[in-house]
Amino acid sequence: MKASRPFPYHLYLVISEADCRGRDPLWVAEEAILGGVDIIQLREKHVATDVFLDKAAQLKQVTDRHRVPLIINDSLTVAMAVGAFGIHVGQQDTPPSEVRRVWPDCQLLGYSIEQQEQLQSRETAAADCLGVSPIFSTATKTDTVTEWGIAGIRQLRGLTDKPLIAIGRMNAGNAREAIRAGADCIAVVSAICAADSPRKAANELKNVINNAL
Ligand code: TZP
Ligand code: MG
Repeated sequence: MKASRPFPYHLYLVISEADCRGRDPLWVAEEAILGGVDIIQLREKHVATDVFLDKAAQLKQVTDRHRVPLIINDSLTVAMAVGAFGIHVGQQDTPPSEVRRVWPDCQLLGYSIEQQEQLQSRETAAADCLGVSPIFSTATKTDTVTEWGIAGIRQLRGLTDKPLIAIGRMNAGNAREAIRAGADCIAVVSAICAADSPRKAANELKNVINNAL
């Protein structure tokens, strides 16, 4: 197993209003932070840029208050306009090399890896951390390629020292094995956003992760 570069974030909340069961995402985010979430990504699909911008600016107030880094999914415009900590892009989005060129101040650039060949690309080299997407197929994101599974994390861990973020149907029941296989961080949508108590759900996940690290 390759040693991963130190990565200070272990529980990563990916949030969108649509996944919060009609509850205020700002409330969900704050509860999740109080439960132990280390970093938050705002992922809003199918909304106009000005709406995305407005949601991001509101969430930034919450994350700033708690000194939690805010990452924006896909949109460089929104990420730069709100002064986010970083951005997360997928294979179909603005390539990491372009993000670096346009936004040199980006402090954390995440990039999703869907197939092993993508690990060797110059775009992967330009990223700070990698989303291993998806570990397990999930109803939250249906346009995925194949499942990595826990074995996929182990395989990637042997090939890169970049921090690995496990995403896709992760929860308190499977977080331990993902960390033991070499993931640095567990990212979730439903396990926190859809929980009756986002705070308790985050806290349970955080305990599982801390015990596995
Ligand atoms: N990327 C890969 S899977 C996924 C994303 C954004 C969704 C994860 O959602 P959930 O509800 O935690 O399975
Ligand atoms: Mg994307």
